[in-house]
Amino acid sequence: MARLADISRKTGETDITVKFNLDGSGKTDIDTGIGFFDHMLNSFARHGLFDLEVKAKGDLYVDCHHTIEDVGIVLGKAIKKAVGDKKAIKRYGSVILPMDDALIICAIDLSGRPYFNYDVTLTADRVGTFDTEMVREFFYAISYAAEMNLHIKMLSGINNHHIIEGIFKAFAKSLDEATITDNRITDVLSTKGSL
Ligand SMILES: [Mn+2]
Repeated sequence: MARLADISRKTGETDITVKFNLDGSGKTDIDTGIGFFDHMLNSFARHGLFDLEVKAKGDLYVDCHHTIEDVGIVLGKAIKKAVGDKKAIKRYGSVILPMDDALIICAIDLSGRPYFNYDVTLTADRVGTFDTEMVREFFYAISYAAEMNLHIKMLSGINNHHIIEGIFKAFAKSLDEATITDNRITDVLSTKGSL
């Protein structure tokens, strides 16, 4: 069965459509109006080997907050829908990902329970028109909407572009690993029988 999702969400602040294919090849079509955020979503899809389309029209005349947070909500819902019944998937995924000066740990559990732990120090207020404090808001929204445990920890890093891009790539690699199927797992990987 295809592991896909196509989700739209419209509010007074944003109008967002996300198309997500968990078993893609890294194809993207992304336009959020925030250049650095587009770059990050492209990195996420490319390194997770997901196909991802994101069309977001947000109230950027205010700032980038609503647009980034709401893309997180919609992408999180798309991840949850595409993962589906979780039969035979590895469930856990983690990586220690280097990107030049940056070294990032990311670990996820597709447990059906949201939990978010974020231990990252960014020293610049923004990269391009992207407010760096929105990294936390974005991944918080993902963890709750996708109902996953998500831990992100920065072990080292100097350059804010590298640190943030390392986080998006590490999340991609972790999600890719957690959603790989293993033919030794005949049902869901839980003693409770459901996730
Ligand atoms: Mn870059």
